Amino acid sequence: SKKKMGLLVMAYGTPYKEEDIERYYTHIRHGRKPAPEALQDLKDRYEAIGGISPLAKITLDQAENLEKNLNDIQDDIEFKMYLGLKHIEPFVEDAVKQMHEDGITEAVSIVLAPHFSTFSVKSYNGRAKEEAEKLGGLTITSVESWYTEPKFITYWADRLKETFEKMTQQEKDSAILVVSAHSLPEKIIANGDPYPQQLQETADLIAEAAGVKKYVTGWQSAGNTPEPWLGPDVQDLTRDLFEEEGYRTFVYIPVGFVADHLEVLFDNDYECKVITDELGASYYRPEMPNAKPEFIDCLSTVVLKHLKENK
Ligand code: FEC
Repeated sequence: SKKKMGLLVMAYGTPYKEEDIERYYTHIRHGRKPAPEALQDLKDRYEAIGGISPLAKITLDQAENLEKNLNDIQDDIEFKMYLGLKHIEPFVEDAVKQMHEDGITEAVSIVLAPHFSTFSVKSYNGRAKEEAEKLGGLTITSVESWYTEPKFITYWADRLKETFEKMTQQEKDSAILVVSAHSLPEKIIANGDPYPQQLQETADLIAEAAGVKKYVTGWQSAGNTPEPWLGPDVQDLTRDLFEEEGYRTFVYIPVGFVADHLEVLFDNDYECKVITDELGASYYRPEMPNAKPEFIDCLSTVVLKHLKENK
């Protein structure tokens, strides 16, 4: 008979409705309530992308499709999916508790973000393992990063080829690719975090696979705190590349994310576009992976490879 295994899919989480925004923001800020102006600013940004983020539905679609696909393509293991979110229910700990209650003794975890950082993937997996140890009898093995998975690189390379095909020759000749991820406090570098290196490697692999020669990496969506954050910010970068290097066509791929959500729909599609519009430059932002079959296939491959390598 098939072996039963928990599939812990972890992701950031988003408010389900407007009234959730304050407690969600407070959770992100480690329990500190945001100032009224900061809260209003966040509410306004959600308003600008249609009131609420599409992320909740996309994350669930990704997780459910991953479970289904994994169970369709192999016969040894029966996967049962549990969704665990970082900043709203069902929290990572809720998912682990549920697995334990359901009698699961072995699980594999994956975070819906490709790059490893102490601030992101490490904290998701740490929370899951801590809860599992508290409960006892449940072992979780974790995918730590998956940005080098060839199917991930191919996903973005294919989107880039389609994007460049849509351009006029003049646009192609003046185009620059901006490969980005969420900024993090600069202090992570001093602590030896591999995050910046992993973004660079992702950019190199995608550009090579797509045959794109002109590309840069950048950071986006930095937090509003006095400490320094990883730069350059994609908005500043856009202006500099236009003014100092003469680029007139900007192609943004926010590869640190896997879904349409605030950080892409607002920070790229509104904030970066305000700048390209002001400069009279062209703006392209190829589609996010969301629950597209080729991306679900990519995630399945990552999970199965991980299990094979960690037998
Ligand atoms: O609701 C949505 O559609 C957007 C959800 C969302 C995603 C996301 C991804 C990442 N974040 C990461 C790190 C930080 C750090 C801070 C921070 C702040 C926010 C705020 C909102 C927010 N993040 Fe987020 N992030 C999303 C949403 N994030 C809202 C608070 C308001 C603001 O600053 O805009 C700063 C915390 C602090 O103040 O101390 C750090 C990282 C990722 C990508 C990896 C992952 O998905 O886990 C890293 C999606």
